[in-house]
Amino acid sequence: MMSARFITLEGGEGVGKTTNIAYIQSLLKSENIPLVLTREPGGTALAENIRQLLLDKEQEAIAEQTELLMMFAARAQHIKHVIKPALDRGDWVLCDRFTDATYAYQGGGRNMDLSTIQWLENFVQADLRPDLTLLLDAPIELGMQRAQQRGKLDRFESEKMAFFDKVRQAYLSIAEQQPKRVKIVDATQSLDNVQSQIKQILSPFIHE
Ligand code: T5A
Repeated sequence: MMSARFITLEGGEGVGKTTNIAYIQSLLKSENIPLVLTREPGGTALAENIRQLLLDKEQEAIAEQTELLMMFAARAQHIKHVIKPALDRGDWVLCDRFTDATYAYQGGGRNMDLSTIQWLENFVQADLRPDLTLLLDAPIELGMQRAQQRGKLDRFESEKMAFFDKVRQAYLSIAEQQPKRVKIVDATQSLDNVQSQIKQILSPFIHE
């Protein structure tokens, strides 16, 4: 039996993470790999409540520190009740966003101290890190255009372009620093092409 693996999908707004999850699921299913699909912020009832608060732009302004702590509060709950139990059972876990998003959005976008994020990462996750991360990358204008087509923008999607530029640069710098774990997918391409890039990355990983 293949050992449990933790795969995450990352990228800016509207790059196609949610769209490609079903494709990755079908690839893994065809290899008879038991899979848990989940997302962040969210993944448990409590963490989904935190997600709603984080994305709602109609409430009081959320302080940066509050936002960062809410991300990790949701993550702690998610790891304890979903991710760890799944990996312990031998299931694979596919998660739409994880801690790289915190480095990119709170670290890059909001300029928060990276060593504080790292401290929280160690505190909440101990030694849990993704085995593979697919970073869907596209110019921010394209991602925002796709996100806008879907309708009303949430609290993050309503940020200024400069914010998303910093998010994208932070993601690319993580990929540069950790090339073995983080693989870049060119998300500007057609969906077929994006999926064939994903397959090329996943196939050797599955049979490793
Ligand atoms: N956040 C999250 C933090 O700040 N810190 C953290 O630690 C974490 C975990 C979560 C928000 O929280 C922030 C980041 C986020 O702002 P989210 O819903 O997970 O929100 O993230 P979003 O980026 O908002 O998710 P989206 O659903 O907007 O983007 P996706 O999933 O990347 O895009 P998707 O798949 O919905 O596609 C968008 C549109 O494009 C089309 C799709 O059909 C869809 O209409 N599309 C394509 N069209 C043409 N060609 C392609 N290749 C296409 N791929 C997709």
